[in-house]
Amino acid sequence: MTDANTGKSAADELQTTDANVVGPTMPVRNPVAQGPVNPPAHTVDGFVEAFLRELNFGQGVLLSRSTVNDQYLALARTVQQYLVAGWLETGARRRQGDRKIIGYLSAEYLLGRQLDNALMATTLGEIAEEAMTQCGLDLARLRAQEIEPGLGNGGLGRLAACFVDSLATLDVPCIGYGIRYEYGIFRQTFVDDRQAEVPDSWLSLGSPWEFPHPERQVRVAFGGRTETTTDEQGRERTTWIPAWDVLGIPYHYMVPGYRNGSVNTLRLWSAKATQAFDLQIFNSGDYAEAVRSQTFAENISKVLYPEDSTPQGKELRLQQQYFFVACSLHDFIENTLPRDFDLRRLPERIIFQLNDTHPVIGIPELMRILVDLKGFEWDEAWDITRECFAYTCHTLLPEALEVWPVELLGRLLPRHLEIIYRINDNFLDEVREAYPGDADRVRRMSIIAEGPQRAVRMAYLATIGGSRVNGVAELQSQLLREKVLPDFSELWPDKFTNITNGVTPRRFLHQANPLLSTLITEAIGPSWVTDLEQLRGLEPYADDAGFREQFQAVKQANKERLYRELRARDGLELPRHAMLDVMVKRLHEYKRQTLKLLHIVSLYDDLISGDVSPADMVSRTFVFGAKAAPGYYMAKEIIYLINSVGRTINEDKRIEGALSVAFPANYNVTLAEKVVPAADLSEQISLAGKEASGTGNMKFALNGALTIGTDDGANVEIRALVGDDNFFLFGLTEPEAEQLRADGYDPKAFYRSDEKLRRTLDLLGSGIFTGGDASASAPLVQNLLHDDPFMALADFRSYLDAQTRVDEAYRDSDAWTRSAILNVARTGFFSSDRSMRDYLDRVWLA
Ligand code: NBG
Repeated sequence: MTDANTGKSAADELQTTDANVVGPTMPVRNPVAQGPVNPPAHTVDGFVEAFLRELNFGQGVLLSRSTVNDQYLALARTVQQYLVAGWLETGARRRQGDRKIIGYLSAEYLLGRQLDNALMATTLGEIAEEAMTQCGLDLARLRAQEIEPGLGNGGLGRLAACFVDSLATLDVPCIGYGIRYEYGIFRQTFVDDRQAEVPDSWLSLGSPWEFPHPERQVRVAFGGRTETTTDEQGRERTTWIPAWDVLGIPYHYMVPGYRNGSVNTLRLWSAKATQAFDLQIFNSGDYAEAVRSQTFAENISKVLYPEDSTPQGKELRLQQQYFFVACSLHDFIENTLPRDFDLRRLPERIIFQLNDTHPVIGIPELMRILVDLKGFEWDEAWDITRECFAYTCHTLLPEALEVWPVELLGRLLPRHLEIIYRINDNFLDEVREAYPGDADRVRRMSIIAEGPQRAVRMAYLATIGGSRVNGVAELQSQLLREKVLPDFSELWPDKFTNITNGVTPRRFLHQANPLLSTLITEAIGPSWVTDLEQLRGLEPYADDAGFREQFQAVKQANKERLYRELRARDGLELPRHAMLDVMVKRLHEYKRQTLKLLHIVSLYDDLISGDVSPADMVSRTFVFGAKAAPGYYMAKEIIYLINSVGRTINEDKRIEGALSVAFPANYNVTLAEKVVPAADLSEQISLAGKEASGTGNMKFALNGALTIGTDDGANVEIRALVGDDNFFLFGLTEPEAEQLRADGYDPKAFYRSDEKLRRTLDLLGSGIFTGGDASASAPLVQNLLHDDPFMALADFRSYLDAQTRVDEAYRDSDAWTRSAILNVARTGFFSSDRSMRDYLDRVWLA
């Protein structure tokens, strides 16, 4: 094992680095042993044979005595056999070449189910289906057995999963680095309409998709102090003398490209104690104390922080961040590069992409490796380091930008803090030179924020220490330059760029929507799956009545598939023919689920007041999916009220089923794959200037839902592409919202001046939804009336008007379908393949 802290290998420990790979120790005489063995035959018989081998020899059971879990595990391992040869071959090819590798550093990967993806990538779907049938098994049931690895919160983690998919499909060398959380995002349940969280024990039934490599463990140090001495050449040398350490064990996952034989690696780190337990203490009888340090160390990768767009300034979180970044940098430098590699050329071989600020501690870590361990001069190390990192910023909320108290960072990573100070000193000298006499600017741009508590601004460190900074949609990139990092973009205008997010068309169109996928392929051929701009070829079909009919039939079938799923999964009964109006995303005030709720309550008010009869209303089924961070009080109140309103409406016979609300618990990637293809209307209604991009918005448009949305995030680009006629725009623009705030926003004024709003809010607050208890809705209602930080009341009228336009449009089902087809045809831009090409052009190979 080598030590990430000292770089020295301990002779008495396991031999672990790639440089220590031994291979055969005598001549290889059997030709089969020369290369990877062939995968099983790509036939039903070949598959059956391999499956039974896995079941018998891998699981140790007979088919006749097997459980569903045995069958699933054997099936997963069988499908893997077809992928592994490509994986080994890709690895060998990558090692021979000297192409630059993308080191994608992300604290989250929201992967979704692996079996489905592997079947798709290997073209094994039909073979596996038939093979299982011949064994008397139902493939769908086995697929459903898989618990998805929920190693992320929402958009940011899912984006990382889409990106690694696209890189493999483009055959670009990439290693995805992250954390193998033992518990991913919590499983959400509802108890009395309120969210309750249950741990997500996704590993409990086995994890066939991972390849653990304990022999490649890396030691990561924490705490302690530093010591500076002068060496024989008179140079200052700093040594870090840490106080404690943990081991990082890599688990490898295959990331298959789409039917191109190329398979990249996702390397997730799991923390393990350096010493399992203290035998002396154990022998003395204090068992709990004997394993205390083990528990402490292993907590590092125990559980994902369920925070989304709000940072958790907790010590354990910083430990997680440094842990996976230190493991990853060490892994790349010591195990992936050739042994004698000249580190001055490091930027030719690697670019570490920082997925938000979570991995930014990698910048001082690389400086430490180069200066302290490899003996580089500071300036040279700094030039190398800056070329090796690039930073993506995923937010516009100032409170979501991570800062670490100096005290905490110094306690946990004393050497890194020193390095950060030095980076800052040098940088501020540069600022003083560029802007003589501008002390205020120097203070503004310092990595160290002075008050109220001295803290390290990680976004600044990333901007200074990286070669490029990008936002994730045009509008956000512009606001990033103008509002979040204005001084930096003034100093280095060329450093900033935009790369609009994308989603993988494989999982979110081809796999999730097989009926639409087939229809598209019949119309324009199959290559759109890896070249999504080809969807443009569908445009003429929007005017083809026969095609529209087929398209409608697909949508209806997808709705029914969703309703079957929701009946089985959540016991929900939903009407077959209603507009499916969907809002799925994390619960956050800025995303404004409340505005959606106000719309629903206003329609309900129309009905029960007799203003509109149920027969005259366009019937709608509202689907919500949303987890709230467990500590986010207001978000949880909103969940409670959505459930309360939903139940009241669903049970009210007077409205004759004109409205219904479904809020299935535990929205995740697996459920998204059923919800997205079924939707008619996609709700993207954040306050302008708050949603960095959104990626759900892209998935819905690609699957033929029309968007009702504000001018925010990637909505702006969706609207520009699909055209104003095929998008329902409403609400304040970002400058208008800013102006309104500057003028002193008063939600009460809107309440007073709009009768419909008044009735709606009064109804929501009346207690009729909460068992007669008006106080139960007060936290939200009062917040809206007195504060309304995201201006739901200001946008209410405009939203209602837009929803009226939606109703009108929906009544003309032919015209609606035409718009839906145009949405599909015109949103090929939002493929993550395109995003990856943009990163290659503008960041990684720029
Ligand atoms: C989220 C944004 C979304 C965006 C995703 C992916 C964070 C910090 N940011 O708007 O809120 O689509 O990132 O870029 O989770």
